[in-house]
Amino acid sequence: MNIPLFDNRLMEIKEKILSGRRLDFEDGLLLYKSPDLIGIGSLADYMRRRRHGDKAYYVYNQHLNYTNVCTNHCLFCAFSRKKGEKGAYTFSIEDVKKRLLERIDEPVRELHVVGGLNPSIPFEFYVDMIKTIREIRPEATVKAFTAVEIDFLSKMANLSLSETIAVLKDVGLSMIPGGGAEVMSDRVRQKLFPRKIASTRWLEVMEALHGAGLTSNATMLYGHIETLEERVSHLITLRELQDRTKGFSAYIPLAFHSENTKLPDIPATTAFDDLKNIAVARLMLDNFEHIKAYWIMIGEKLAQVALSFGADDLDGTIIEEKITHMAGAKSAKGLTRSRMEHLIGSAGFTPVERDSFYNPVA
Ligand code: V47
Ligand code: SF4
Repeated sequence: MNIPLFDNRLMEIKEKILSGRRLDFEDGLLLYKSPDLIGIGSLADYMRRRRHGDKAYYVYNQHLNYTNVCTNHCLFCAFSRKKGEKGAYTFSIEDVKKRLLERIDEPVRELHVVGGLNPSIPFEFYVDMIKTIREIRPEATVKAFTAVEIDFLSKMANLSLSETIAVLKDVGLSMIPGGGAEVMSDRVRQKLFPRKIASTRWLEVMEALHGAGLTSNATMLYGHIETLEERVSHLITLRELQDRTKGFSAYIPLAFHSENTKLPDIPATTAFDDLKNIAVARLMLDNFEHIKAYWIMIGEKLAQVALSFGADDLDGTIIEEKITHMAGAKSAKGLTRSRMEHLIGSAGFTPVERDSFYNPVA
């Protein structure tokens, strides 16, 4: 396989990849440090095409952020508000219904539902919210609540983790989004999100969810104060859990946006780093089927390019995104199906509209 590399230090990594051997921590670090983006991108593209050929996926989805009230106060978050603060909001079940009915004529396949940790919301609300979505949108998947919210819900409900998961699953929860782990490093956690559950708990919740038959995604928030070593270690920790549970579906690197956060001086991530994070993930996460380029965070044009750097999925049409836009994202709030298909098709890939489990939809 002729994959030209200008950084000769990558030769051993290339051989490992071509012979199907797993990359280790030092390999991951070298991939992050090397300036050979095109070489690394080509290796990632090789791996991507082996799994998915020229298919590139997207889903017709809708986001529902049911509350922005949160007690965690993560320094990188522009979305959350304290209770009673200007701009704080919490949906009622009627609000949830209204949002769903507003889009009822559109072929939404997935509801992506996340919110802050709001102690004023009773556990029954979460159950009712899932039931309401299932009633109004029986054909759509409910992808809801990060591992951080699941942990919080179990405390609010005074139930064990497995009991909480069982109740939610019973009413129709079938997938969990990947947020909340940020970067699995105690150092970064102490500095940026000390009130959020530790990585050990995030992993425990994910393992319990996978054990109960729910799939989930995984993310990494990059481009703030994390080191390259912490990024690699995060990827290897995810890979190890995936070896055990096989419950992760997609990995999504999330580019930090600093506007309106407590970290306003951190510069925006670069295209180089955004593509590098996609490519390194494809190479390190050899047991993850899907790597998403989340266009909301890196822009639709770079996300399109990311399809040639290891990504096979552009997430979704979305319609209305809040978390990144409140932190200054300049991307659109939603994309039409035809724009999505044009982005994919004009990059030389075949667009596949999928459901939450990557089954093609007609
Ligand atoms: O956990 C918060 C991140 C996450 C900012 O699973 C920020 O399919 C950038 O997890 N700049 C939530 N990122 C989003 C998320 C997600 C998104 C798309 C698809 C999926 C999926 C999951 O957003 C949080 C946090 O890591 N975040 N603030 C910010 N200022
Ligand atoms: Fe709350 Fe999530 Fe924002 Fe942290 S990132 S403050 S947990 S909403």
